[in-house]
Amino acid sequence: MWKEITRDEIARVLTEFGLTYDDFTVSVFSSGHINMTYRIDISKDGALDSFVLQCINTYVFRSPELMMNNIAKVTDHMVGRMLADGQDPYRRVLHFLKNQNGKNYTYGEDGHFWRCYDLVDGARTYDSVEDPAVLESAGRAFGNFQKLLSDFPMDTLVETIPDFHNTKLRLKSFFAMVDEDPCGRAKDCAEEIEFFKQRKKVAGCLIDQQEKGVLPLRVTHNDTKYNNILIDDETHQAICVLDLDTVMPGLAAYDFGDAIRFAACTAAEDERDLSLVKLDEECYEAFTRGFIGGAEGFFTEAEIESMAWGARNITTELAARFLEDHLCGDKYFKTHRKDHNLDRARAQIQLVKDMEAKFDWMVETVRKYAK
Ligand code: GN1
Ligand code: MG
Repeated sequence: MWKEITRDEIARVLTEFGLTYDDFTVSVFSSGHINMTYRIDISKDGALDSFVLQCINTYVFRSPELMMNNIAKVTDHMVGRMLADGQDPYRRVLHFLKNQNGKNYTYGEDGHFWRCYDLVDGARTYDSVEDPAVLESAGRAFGNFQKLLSDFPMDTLVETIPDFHNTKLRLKSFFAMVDEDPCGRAKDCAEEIEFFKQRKKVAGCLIDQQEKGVLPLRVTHNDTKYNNILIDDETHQAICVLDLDTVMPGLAAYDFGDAIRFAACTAAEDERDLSLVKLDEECYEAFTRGFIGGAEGFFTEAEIESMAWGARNITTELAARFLEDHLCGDKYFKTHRKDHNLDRARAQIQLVKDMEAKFDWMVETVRKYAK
């Protein structure tokens, strides 16, 4: 769906968002698997200004207008909370541009759905952790994100992807794809399929607890990858949470866990050499210190006990999502090489196995910082 995006279309979209220019440059920005993200540098009367322009993947986000509505509500709420607490929201909350009709999105060619926000100067994202102290600040920022939204009216949010982190339903859908096997790929994944059969029950344990009312639903981010947080170039502190597409009711443990899955791993998400894929204990501890310590008693005891499970279960869930996409012919996640989703699934499976081996330590470490 992306091939047809032209410079002409981008020029028209910029105008729709009220931007005028003498010239502009476009560069592809971000390593996300879903949307197309561009950095736009505009020159006008000798001055420069920069923006992030995104074309939303409407195969994944079926109701993008409702999604942008969610985002407007959530960002307004965060700004309000920060101002009420005497804090400056500048550079800490994304600011979306409005189109001629006052909407925070606009349509381009062929139904392309666009949004645009101010680029935050002097800050950038990272795909891997260079310094655990920076990861600790990311933990604090993601923990604080939940705190800021703790008084947000949850029932006003639309589920942008229904049952996004319902691990039980994710696994059900995975096994249905194994049965359907539309590309004839299941025969080469017998070992991986067996992995999920063995973990089917345990991977749903937090959803069970939520259904029983043991774990509360909160307004969560649901995509807490390390590269979804902006780090200030000078202070090396996390300043702003990005990618609010999946802000929905969810479990705190999954926000904790997804961050661990991505940032506290000794290898990339798609590493082929599985001997390199392990839970990085130093990073795990640093993120935990930030996320749990920074929340200052905000989480219930049951939530504290659920955090390490969140890491294990969301990693299992994502492994299943990657493998399901491989089996169905790579329709959901962008891929950059043959069998890319299979490689991703295998790396995630390996990470789950290492988490299982280190699980008692993971639970203890969370408890230590909750005291
Ligand atoms: C996708 O777009 P990105 O890369 O931030 C996905 C997440 C996965 C992640 C895996 C809407 O996020 O759920 O955890 O890839 N987002 C969606 O890297 O499916
Ligand atoms: Mg995303």
